[in-house]
Amino acid sequence: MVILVNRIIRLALVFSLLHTAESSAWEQIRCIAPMNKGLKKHWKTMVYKPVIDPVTIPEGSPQYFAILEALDRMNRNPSNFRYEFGGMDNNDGIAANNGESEISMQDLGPDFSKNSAVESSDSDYSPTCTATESDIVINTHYRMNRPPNDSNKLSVSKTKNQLFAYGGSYASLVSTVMHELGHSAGLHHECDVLNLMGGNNLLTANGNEFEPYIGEDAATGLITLFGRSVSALEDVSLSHWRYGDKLAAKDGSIFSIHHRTRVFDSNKNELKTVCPYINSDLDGPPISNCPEPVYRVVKGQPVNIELTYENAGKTTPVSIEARYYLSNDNKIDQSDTLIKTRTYSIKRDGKPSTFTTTLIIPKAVISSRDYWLGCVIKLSQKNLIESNEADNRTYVGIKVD
Ligand SMILES: [Ca+2]
Ligand SMILES: [Ca+2]
Ligand SMILES: [Ca+2]
Ligand SMILES: [Ca+2]
Ligand SMILES: [Zn+2]
Repeated sequence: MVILVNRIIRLALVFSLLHTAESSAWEQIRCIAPMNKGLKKHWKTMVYKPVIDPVTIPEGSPQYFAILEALDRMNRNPSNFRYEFGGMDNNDGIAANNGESEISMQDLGPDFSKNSAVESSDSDYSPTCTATESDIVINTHYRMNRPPNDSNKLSVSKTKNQLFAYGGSYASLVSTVMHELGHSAGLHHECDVLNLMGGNNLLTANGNEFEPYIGEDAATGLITLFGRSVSALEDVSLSHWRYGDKLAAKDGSIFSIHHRTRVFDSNKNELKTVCPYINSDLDGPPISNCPEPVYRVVKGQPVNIELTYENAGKTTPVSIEARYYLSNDNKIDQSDTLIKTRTYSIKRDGKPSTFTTTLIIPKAVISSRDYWLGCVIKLSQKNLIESNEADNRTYVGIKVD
């Protein structure tokens, strides 16, 4: 088992050290052995069908269901590449390059305490960089510095405030596995746009719940690599996250870091926040005081709300209707006060659309009270069907002076 783990780690490190950024959006993994150096990882068949290790991930466990959820969410991608569950492994052991794609949980040790999971593929041993196998190891030694100290920081919780991104102490296991499943298909780390293959979980949120999603960039990459599926559905999404920065990982690869979207005044200056919000640092202390930005506004003020609109579906461009609301809570729905309706055309081009919309703070709001601005999007064309509408709504906090 130790030898196996060392081999996987070496592969992960070698990959990371030699890959370089090549473009402004999704990137494809390249092989690095002397016999296949520079060739792009590609699959013989367009299906990834892993088995789950029953020893470390028992059937029916929360981790088992999280992996099934990740496979299901990735399988909604609009390309011909399919993600299917291959059942439980038959106890013939878990190993790289053994002819079986396997998902397991292992303690990768202190050197990998900042890595939530690793993926390795037999494409590395192929003269043509052809993949027939991809193993995913979920690390039980993921120990970012937030308390509780020296505990694993991957969570199956469905509650938003458990997550790093919302002041908590954990990464979403579902989103983490989705990222590895992106590697399985051949997608490499991407540092130029908001995307699944970056350094943060890719999430939308409404109320106290969150939705892991594949996003426009990874969906665009899969279509380019595997073609668009004739049976694909649409999926637009709305998020209060945007592309923020690049982060060089210890192993040499570069991630994108995601920041919250903002609210500006009519001169495009970012409004002041009620408390000093800082972008979530996974290695920093937990954030109890100001886990999310809350912007100070006045009655009747024109403000510009920034949000990210993505198209990860079959059709491009798609027309969407965006309905903007004022809400008494952080859950945006049709019962809230509608303050504006706009129509946009959203392209699926690997560059998520982050832009602002002018809203007027209603004069009827009550001073010193917390409110939320929010938006719900839906496809304008009634004949187009979405694979997921739970990722179509989100909020931004405001307080009226
Ligand atoms: Ca096996
Ligand atoms: Ca294997
Ligand atoms: Ca509401
Ligand atoms: Ca959607
Ligand atoms: Zn990765």
